[in-house]
Amino acid sequence: MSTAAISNVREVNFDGLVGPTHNYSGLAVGNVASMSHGGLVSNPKEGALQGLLKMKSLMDAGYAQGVLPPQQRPDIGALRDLGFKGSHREVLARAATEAPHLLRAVCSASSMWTANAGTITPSRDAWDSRVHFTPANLQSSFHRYLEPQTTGRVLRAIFHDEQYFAHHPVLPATPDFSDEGAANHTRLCGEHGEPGVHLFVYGRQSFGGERQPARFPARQTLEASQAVARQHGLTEAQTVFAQQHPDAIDAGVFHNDVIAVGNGPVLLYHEMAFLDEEGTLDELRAKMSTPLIPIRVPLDAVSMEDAVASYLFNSQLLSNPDGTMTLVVPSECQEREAVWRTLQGYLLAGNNPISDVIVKDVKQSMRNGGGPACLRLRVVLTDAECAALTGRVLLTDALYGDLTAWVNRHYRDRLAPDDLADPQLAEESLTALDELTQLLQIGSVYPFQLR
Ligand code: SUG
Repeated sequence: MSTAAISNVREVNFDGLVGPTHNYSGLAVGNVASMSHGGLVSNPKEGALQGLLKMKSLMDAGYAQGVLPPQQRPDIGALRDLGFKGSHREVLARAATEAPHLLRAVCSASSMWTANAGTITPSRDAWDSRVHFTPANLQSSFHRYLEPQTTGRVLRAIFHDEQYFAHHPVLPATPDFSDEGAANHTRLCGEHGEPGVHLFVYGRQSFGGERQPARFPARQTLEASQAVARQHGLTEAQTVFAQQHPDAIDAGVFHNDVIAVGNGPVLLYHEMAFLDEEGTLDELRAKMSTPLIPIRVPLDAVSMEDAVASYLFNSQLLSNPDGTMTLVVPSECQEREAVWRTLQGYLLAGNNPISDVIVKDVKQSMRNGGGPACLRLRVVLTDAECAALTGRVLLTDALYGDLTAWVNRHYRDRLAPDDLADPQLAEESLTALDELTQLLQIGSVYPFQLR
């Protein structure tokens, strides 16, 4: 392949905007941060601004940055489906008194973690040279099960041109096909424009299979990963399916991106990431057309507790034009001595492409178990595909300015779980989102806009 063909391809990280109802309700089972911070007062404005600042600093450093809108919350339609009747205000009031846990679920701002929005296959790897998308069904929790329909509409609105983009249906939302999207999918390749091998990591096998976690649920099934690969037309030679270590899930690693991150030929992973570590690496080596660069962090350097609390592996690993890579880590990594030591002494000083570290404060998201890598959906795009995007979704200084002003105009700086019953919050949220779709020029994507 010629250099020209490679250089017109880049990875765009589409970060999810933190929504106006961002709160701590402890909804996510198996997610230690979410479970331990339930009941705290959140600051949606700070969360959204932290996210925007991460996007802006990566854009300023020369990385292509996109943005995806949050979802309509509270999801009053979901409450109506569950039998709550009356006006908006009555539905909210009834849910607040009769089933506060349901109200909390329909207010979650969890769509900010766009690594779970879906799975993407770049056109370079697709049989029809189009970019393929499957929204994740997120069926393992009620608050996230509410996301895929709007996610599908948003992805179709932005990646609209059928010449370049192909959209697949959400997998059946049953435990057999439990799918959490790109958080369990890593594309390994040379440069981004070269052919890739797709590493799908699953927590359990639904039809058959032996090892399963004992304490926390496995959120991704082998059957879901296989179905996505099938939808996208990926062949056996392009795919590796590896089981996540069940003990890691039980220690709070609810997605593979909490314990491993890959970019280009580099796979940075913790010793406890895969059930069959050697078999996984061997298969990747056999299928990749470029040498794999595995960087293994042993358990005696970083304990599972440190890995989960610091989110060292939930970093973004980004390619630089000179062939080096930059690791974008959450500031919690600085707070754990063993993690910081490993980062400086082992990862940065080691014989590997990682040449520098950017530390980002995304604490509002981290308290719900979402680090820098959770907040972004990676989409590898050619120049032509970038030019075919609909809307104003690639970050520029002007868009950053507009979005920060929008957040400052509409967001609260304090939200306790009890505030979710406030009908005023619902109104504020819809007003903000309506304005956002105009600002991003993506048309009508929310249920309240489609009625
Ligand atoms: O699904 N937290 C999310 C965090 C997702 C992180 N994503 C990746 N690892 N890619 C989850 O567990 C907490 C929401 C709440 O409690 O309101 C939550 O859903």
